[in-house]
Amino acid sequence: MKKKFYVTTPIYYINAEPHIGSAYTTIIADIVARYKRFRGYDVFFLTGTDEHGQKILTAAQQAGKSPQEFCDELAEKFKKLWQDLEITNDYFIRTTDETHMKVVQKFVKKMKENGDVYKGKYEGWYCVPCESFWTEDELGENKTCPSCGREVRWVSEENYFFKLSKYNQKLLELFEKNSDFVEPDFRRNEMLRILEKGLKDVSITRTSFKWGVPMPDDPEHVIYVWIDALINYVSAIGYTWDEEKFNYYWPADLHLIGKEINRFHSLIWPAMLMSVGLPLPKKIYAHGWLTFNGQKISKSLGNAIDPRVLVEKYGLDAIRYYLLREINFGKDGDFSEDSLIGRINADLANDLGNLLHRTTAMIIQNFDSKIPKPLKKEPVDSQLIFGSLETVQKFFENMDNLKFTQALENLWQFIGFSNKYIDLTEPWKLSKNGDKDRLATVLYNLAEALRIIATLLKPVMPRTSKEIYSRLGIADEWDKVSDEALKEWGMLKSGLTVKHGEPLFPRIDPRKFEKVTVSSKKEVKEVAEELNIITIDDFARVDLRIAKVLEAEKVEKSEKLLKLKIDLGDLGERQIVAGIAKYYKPEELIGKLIVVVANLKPAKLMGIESQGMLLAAKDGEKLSILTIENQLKPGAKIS
Ligand code: ME8
Repeated sequence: MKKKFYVTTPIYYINAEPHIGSAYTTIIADIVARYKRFRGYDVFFLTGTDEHGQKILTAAQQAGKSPQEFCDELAEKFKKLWQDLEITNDYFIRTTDETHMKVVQKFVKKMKENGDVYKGKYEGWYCVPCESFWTEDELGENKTCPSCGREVRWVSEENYFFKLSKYNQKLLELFEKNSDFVEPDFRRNEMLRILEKGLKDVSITRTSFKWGVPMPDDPEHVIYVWIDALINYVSAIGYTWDEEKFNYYWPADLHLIGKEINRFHSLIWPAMLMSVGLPLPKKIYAHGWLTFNGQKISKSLGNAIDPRVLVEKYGLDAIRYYLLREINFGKDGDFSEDSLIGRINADLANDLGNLLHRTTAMIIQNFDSKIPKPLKKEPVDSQLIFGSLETVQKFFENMDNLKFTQALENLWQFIGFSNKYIDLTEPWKLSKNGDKDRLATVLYNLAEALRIIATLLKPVMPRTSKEIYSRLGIADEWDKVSDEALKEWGMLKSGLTVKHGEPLFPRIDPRKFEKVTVSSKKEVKEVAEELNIITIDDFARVDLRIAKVLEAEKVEKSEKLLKLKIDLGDLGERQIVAGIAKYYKPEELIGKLIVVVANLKPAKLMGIESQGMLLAAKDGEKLSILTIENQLKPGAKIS
């Protein structure tokens, strides 16, 4: 009987399009899913979208769309992206799916029937971007959200509450008994500290808007978006609607998440499951956060790049390899194009690409393209053979423990040794001296090493793995190949015809290569100084947008500055500070459609953050801000 493996990603908010940060978790989950399938598991890999709540509602309103229409469009974009990235999810759940919404109601009803839900008054702080409640003492400096640093708002509502505090002790026991329930261990320890301080009950409904799942028997309330979202993990696999499927796949083997949503998954979710009497997931892994070229990934900084742009530039497998190899899984890391180029040149073009190229070229040259029979062994061969077996074992062990970086290090050590084996055996000399039997053995061994390497790469770099199979003349085995193909050395058949082809990974010359982003200020300056002209692409980097002024006020103790709150449509609301107080009264500006640079790095003026810049023209003492004649929608792009 096959063993099952159920792996999930967070379901993503669809207020904005995904970027390399959100693609990160999905790519990791895809690698885990492909790896487990390869190891013979019956895998269910789930991803999807989180579509209810205030944040999505506001985004829909700003886009001038109904929330459902807005979600339908965005959900398609997510699905399409995962298709383009060749993600092998088995299902895509949307929280607006009717089946899911019914399950949410049944789940919450059950929590209520079990005495864990009561009505009370909620008063406290709420962060809309994080959809999180915070108590006064949890807030950051200047009353900001401790998770994202943004402004929080005061909420005072009659809500239903979940008796989370009741599960405090049980959760403590769970954490003590299962030391690997939450990983990495420093994330587990953070959760333990919260448990030791004591959990408070949590509000699980809202009444100030309607975009959510109605509370059973009290539809004035909608269920809090996080409760709705967490239930996706059971609703997607049949909870209450396909018991057989549900009992087969549940509990989840692995919930992959980012560190900022650990508390929801490691504390609230297990308590909810305890409340309804369901088994708990086996593992929650809260990984770190990616920055992009050293900066936080955010729409307002303009670096929330569509992952497809990176894939088109560098190739899907290079991106998958890089994310696993360079970002030590679990820790925060930087996605830097410079180090990506470095990895492509060194690890992929040099180490792997050359090994393949040299091996196939020598077989083509010396054996009429046919993989020869190994006829004359020497002691050095056993180093290669032993190395391959050891690599397989270490690679599996590290992959099983989600130590991707280390697994790839093991594999590249073996690739390194295979290249060294060429230097040690000097096949060109064997060819010159006519030692055909020894040459045949060396080349067979290299081809077999490549088969093993390509097989291990199947879950991580599927395209490359398939291409190497094809070059070795075994393309038709690839789809079905599993870990059975790694049982022993020597499974590659002699006599197969190898193929020559383009380099697997062409080298990138960083001096001539145009990156997706210019990574440092110095480079921008250098380019500008050297050329003093800009290209259309340079111009396109400035994101000019129409914005509507919502509020305007003078900045205290400043004669020059006005603080404006502006609506940027899809990009949300922002605050900007402009030196126009001498020329405009605040009230004259309200309702005006102005032009702003939307991707300017935020700066502080008189201690106030300005998240963009408005455009104005100056002529001596006169100043005029740029406005728009026709009523265009806020957020419209100027090009
Ligand atoms: O939190 N680096 O959705 P979300 C690494 N809907 N991972 C990143 C990242 C970055 N810079 N940016 C995003 C939600 N992620 C809820 C989840 S689940 C029941 C509900 C990844 O759209 C990471 O996995 O804000 C993070 O946890 C997730 O996207 C947040 O996605």
